Amino acid sequence: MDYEVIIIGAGSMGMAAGYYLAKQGKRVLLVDKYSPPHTFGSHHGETRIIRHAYGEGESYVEMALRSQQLWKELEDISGEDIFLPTGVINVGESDSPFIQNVLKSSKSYKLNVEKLTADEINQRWSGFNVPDEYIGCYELDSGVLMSENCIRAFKKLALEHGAEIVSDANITAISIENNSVTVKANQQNYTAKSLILTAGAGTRKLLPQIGLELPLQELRTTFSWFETGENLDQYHSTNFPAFSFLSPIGTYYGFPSIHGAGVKIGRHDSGTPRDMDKPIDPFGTSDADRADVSNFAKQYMPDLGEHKVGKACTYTNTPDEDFIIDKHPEHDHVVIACGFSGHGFKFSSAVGEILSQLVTGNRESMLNIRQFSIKRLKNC
Ligand code: PYC
Repeated sequence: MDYEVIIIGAGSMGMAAGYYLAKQGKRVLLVDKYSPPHTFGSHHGETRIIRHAYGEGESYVEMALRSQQLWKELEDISGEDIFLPTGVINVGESDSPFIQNVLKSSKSYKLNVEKLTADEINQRWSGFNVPDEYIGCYELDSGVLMSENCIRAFKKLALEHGAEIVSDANITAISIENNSVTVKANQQNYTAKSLILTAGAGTRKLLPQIGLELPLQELRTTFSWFETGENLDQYHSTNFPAFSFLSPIGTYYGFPSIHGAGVKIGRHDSGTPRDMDKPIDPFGTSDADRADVSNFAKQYMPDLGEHKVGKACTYTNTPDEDFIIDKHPEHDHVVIACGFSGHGFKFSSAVGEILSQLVTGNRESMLNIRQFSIKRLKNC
């Protein structure tokens, strides 16, 4: 046997799993279509938000808190800039399920969250223009992850611990035998005792090779940066929080200006189906790419300057937008992690740890992942 574990997909989840396994002395091979960090998947654009009081459901909080601990550990070990403590404000109508979940999470887990009226938000951060009927839940201990640095750090450490990576890999076959797996990439066969399949938006197309079909949908989404002009202080990362903002024109998320980049804003609740066999349509292919986010900025952050630049990226959604992290229903030595539905990056450290625990069988301290089972999707 060449390896103990082969990981298909060396992006956010896969690279983290590679590190946690290699650190335990496991012989690991990561195989990726590209050479992460790169701009073809779902981790580019420099930043991602980490929130703890979780609008998508209280059941995510433990994983968010564990992820935060692991990000701190990664920062200490690697010396890379990983986490920026900007705080995160969740804005929306107080009776929306998202805001209710944030409030419930913060109460159950005694999180450091301030509940603010619209007026208090606008006074504290004059860069917002929040309508009267909204409230904000400001999480003081959350903030921004430097997503590309995270992957770079996991990669460097995984390699130092002996992990191997095949980049630019064309995977032409995956076969699962009773106690082993074989992956054919770039004309070469690699064998291992276990397999982790976590190839982001590339996962659905690989699933038939392991005898599975899952209801995943790849969506093209976009995000943009806006000039701050003479209002830089107002929007600077030392003064302005990251945010999620539920408005009647859509759900948006955003970041303060970091290293002078401008304010980054993206739309979370829309996207167009994309064909993974073709390159993604670049930002600006549709006029709506710019118009939609500019409309949000004009209404809710009117002190922002011009739209500066935008990028396209891919979400891989499940029908309920909860993740899939589970063993293969018929093969105990095959683990699948996918369908992160545009809100997974923040968890990738903890997901990497969970994947390492699933393949090694060392599940004593593993977080509960029942909610992410494949079985739940049977009727979707
Ligand atoms: O989950 O906070 C989030 C997020 C940010 C960008 C997309 N999703």
